[in-house]
Amino acid sequence: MAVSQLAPVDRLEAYRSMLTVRRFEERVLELRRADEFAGSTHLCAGQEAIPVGTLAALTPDDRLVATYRGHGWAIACGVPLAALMAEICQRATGINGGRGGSAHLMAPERGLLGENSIVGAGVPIAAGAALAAQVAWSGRVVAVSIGEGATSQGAVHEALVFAAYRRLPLVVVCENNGWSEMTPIERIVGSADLSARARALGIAGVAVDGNDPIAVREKVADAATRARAGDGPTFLEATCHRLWAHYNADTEHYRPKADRQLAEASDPVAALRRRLFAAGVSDGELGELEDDVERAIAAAAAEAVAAPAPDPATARQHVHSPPAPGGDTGEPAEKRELTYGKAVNEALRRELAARPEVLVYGEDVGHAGGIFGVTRTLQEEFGEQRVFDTPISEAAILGSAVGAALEGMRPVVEVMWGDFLLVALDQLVNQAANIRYVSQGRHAAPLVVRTQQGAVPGSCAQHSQSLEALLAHIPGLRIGVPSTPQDAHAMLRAAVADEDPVVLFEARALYQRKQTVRLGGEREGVGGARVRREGGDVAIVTWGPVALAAEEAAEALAGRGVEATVVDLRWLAPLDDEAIAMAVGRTNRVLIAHEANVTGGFGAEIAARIGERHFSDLDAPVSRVGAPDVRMPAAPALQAALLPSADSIARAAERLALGGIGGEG
Ligand SMILES: Cc1ncc(C[n+]2csc(CCOP(=O)(O)OP(=O)(O)O)c2C)c(N)n1
Repeated sequence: MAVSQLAPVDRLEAYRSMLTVRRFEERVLELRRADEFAGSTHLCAGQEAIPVGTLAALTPDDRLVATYRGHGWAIACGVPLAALMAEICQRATGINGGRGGSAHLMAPERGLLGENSIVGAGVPIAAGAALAAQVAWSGRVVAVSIGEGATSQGAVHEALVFAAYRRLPLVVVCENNGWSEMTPIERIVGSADLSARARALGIAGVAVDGNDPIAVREKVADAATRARAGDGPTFLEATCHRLWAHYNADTEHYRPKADRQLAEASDPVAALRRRLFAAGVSDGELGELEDDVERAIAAAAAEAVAAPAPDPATARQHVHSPPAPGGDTGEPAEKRELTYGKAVNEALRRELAARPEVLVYGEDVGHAGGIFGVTRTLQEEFGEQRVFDTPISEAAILGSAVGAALEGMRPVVEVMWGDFLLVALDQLVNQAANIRYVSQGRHAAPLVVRTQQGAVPGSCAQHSQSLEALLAHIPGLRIGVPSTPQDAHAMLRAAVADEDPVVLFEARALYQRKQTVRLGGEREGVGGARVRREGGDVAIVTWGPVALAAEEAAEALAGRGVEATVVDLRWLAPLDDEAIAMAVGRTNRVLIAHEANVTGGFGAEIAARIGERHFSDLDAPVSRVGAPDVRMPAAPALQAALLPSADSIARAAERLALGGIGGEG
């Protein structure tokens, strides 16, 4: 982090830094009023002492995660003013090429892992960066800024619990300006003693005057010392005032005049100037410094405004890296009879052995070896630093994986049940998936999420869903759905080698299924369907456990004189369009079979693609078999009435092959 240029070694330097932030924010407001950029911006006037004081206490190698009110933090991190202003003005020369804008800028090369416009979401990410620092013994500290409103977010609570338990080198700086957007904090919490919340979780909770950069610097320095000594995180509540509105267009109709006047009277930039003057710094000296700052801001603004808008031809770039190619594992090739669960275990073991940056964690994953035994013995073999249990905190699991991945780790985290992803989707959808795009391909979050899904007899609506379409909808994620022990093993190894976030939906129903699995030797790349069976009358395109039912159906159909091609897609993102084209070309009749509900299931996407690309080749409309749009009941008799089976697939495929319309949902 190139913070040190702005580090206030004394009050004069602090004044320069804080004034830089203030003048910068004033200029941003002017540029917005002049329509030099679109959208809203959250300015930090009145809060300048907190980023300036915090960064002054950290070293160039430390890290920071900021909120959307983050311009001051970016300046304190040493992000060049012109590139920062250009980003806010959504220009090509912005630090993120106009992809992040005011509220979502990132500059990891400067130690700024990112702003976050999802309230509180940065804390789990910062905890992950701190985890990476701890595992690598780097001595690095990670600071994260949040507002006081964010302390009520579940993700913040989860991250604090996680950080306390792992004793992570994390400093949470809470900028308590009293306003959670338009509502005073006292009106929306039972107790506004925010650092007491942290103390209750086993975290040092400290309060500081957020108007005084030197006091902030000292408290952060203490916290950083504790963190580097292995004494864990600190929650620092820095009280301050929001000098301006919540965002540029906010008229503050809700704010009492007296509160505004109090903020003006407490203006930390003006107060510091008065102190400096009283301490003997002359008006002339201060004026010179102020002119310097003025010139720097004017130059940055002029450069930003003169910069071109981003080239529309680049809008689709940097969503993904090229999928991980195959290659040699460097391990001797062998074959072993393994269950699906053991095949996953073996992939994890080999990746842990091959790559020191791989971490494996999740609920019950370490000591107990997972509720399905998939991670059994890994902790004994690789130690508690690399294979460990987490609190029941899915947002902390996924968010820390994002932060750790950004910092060079390869977290392979387990979310016990696919249904539980829903309580923490933010970290995958709003966070992990964005990083490559916003950073224009310079950074990414190459993490792997393993989860399992699907209905089995007795599983209820909250433990049965097939949610792959939900995540396959998100650009920036890769989605795999392995159906065999071989694929469960090989696709996981491919996922760990990939440079993008990957979610693998394993099939709980198949964990005990055995197969001879090829281990070592050649590593598969990410992507690519598998043709499980070839036949010219009808094609069944499928994935996950339904692929097995489809093979069974094809076998039964062969006995009735109907030859079916069965394509197991394996990966929904990237999608193997060529395999789908092959299936259409070969049969002109396609049935899509999946366990998820039919409406909005991934089959709808495949049907649409076939319609768009191969319409004239079709002899019949594309048909779908899936669960009807019904919640999943626990009773096996009811489940059987809903779930696709070899029988229902065979019936639908036969109808299609014989010239009818095949689907049944
Ligand atoms: C998860 C989430 N919920 C709500 C919002 C809308 N929102 C944006 S800023 C904000 C207020 C946050 O207040 P605080 O954390 O105190 O930070 P401050 O704005 O004072 O810096 C809200 C509710 C959001 N961006 N993200």
